[in-house]
Amino acid sequence: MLEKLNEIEKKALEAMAQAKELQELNELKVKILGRKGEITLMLRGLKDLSPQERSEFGQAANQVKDRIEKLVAQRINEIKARDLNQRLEHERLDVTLPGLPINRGGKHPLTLINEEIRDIFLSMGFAVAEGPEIEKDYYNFEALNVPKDHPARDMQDSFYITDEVLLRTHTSPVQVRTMEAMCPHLPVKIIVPGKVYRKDDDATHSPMFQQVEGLLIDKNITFANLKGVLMLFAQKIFNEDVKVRYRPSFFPFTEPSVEMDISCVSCKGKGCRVCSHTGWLEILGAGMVHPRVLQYGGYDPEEVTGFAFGMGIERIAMLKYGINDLRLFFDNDKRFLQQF
Ligand code: 2NL
Repeated sequence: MLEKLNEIEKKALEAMAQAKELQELNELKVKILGRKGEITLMLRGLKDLSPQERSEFGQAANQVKDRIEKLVAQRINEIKARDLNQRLEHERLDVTLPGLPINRGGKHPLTLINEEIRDIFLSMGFAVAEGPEIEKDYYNFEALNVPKDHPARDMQDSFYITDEVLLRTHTSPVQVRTMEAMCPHLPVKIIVPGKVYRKDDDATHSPMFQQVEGLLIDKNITFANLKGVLMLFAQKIFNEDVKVRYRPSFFPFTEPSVEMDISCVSCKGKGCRVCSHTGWLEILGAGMVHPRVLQYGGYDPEEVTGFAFGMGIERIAMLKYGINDLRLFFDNDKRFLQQF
């Protein structure tokens, strides 16, 4: 039996010395030392031997196993080192290959609309004014002639921080602040873009949305000036042959007040689903500044008049780009954003 063991060892060591690939070595290891390997099978035959022989042979077999295992480990290291050296010899880093393209960011559709609106009014001589999003009740409501019992003042409709401080529900407070700061200078000719907050949340209302408001105060400003400026705006942001119409409306801070509609951008006024088959789309509210609001701003309503307007820019963007769900603006899905 010892002879047979020596024979197995001799063959195994030879075969392993010759093996060139990792796979060959692993197969050899299984063939000799595995559960059904040659040495394992021999050790099973031990039960037929005398205790003396069993111990002698067992020891010898274990020593053979050790030697074979050591050699396997050594050969594996050798082959791995050989493979690595080969790769290092043949693989070269080609620094002249063009790099992977970098994904460049782009502007959000609401930013694009904001810039377009701003540029139109800048071209008509308006300046841009900005102000705080956390605002005093005084500027957000009181100075805009919104009475204490007006529903917009309810906790249900606005985000109050204290009794006197809230997230602004429109950008109008910035216009009041600007009047205060500029009075008695004329004209006051500003637009106010910015985020506003209301307790609304559904497919067409978000608790945060963006507005652009505008204000023009000077001597002899009339409703004709309002119509001229807003019609030019509509034609520039949609297209030259868009039609506009005004419907009577109500805001506490303007008198008289109107809503401005444009002929439907989708069906050109024929009537379709976008315009609920009316041929018209409401795009902004406007009016002549209420005399009391002029007074809050420091101006004398006997001497000056003005007009003001406000629009939600998500709505303008939806109409202009044909977007049907407001929430797409806030989901940050690149498949949506990459289209602009
Ligand atoms: C709308 C309508 C409007 C104003 C905003 C305003 C501001 C001052 C004085 C008078 Cl300081 N008016 N702003 C006027 C009319 C309408 O907004 O539908 N906004 C989304």
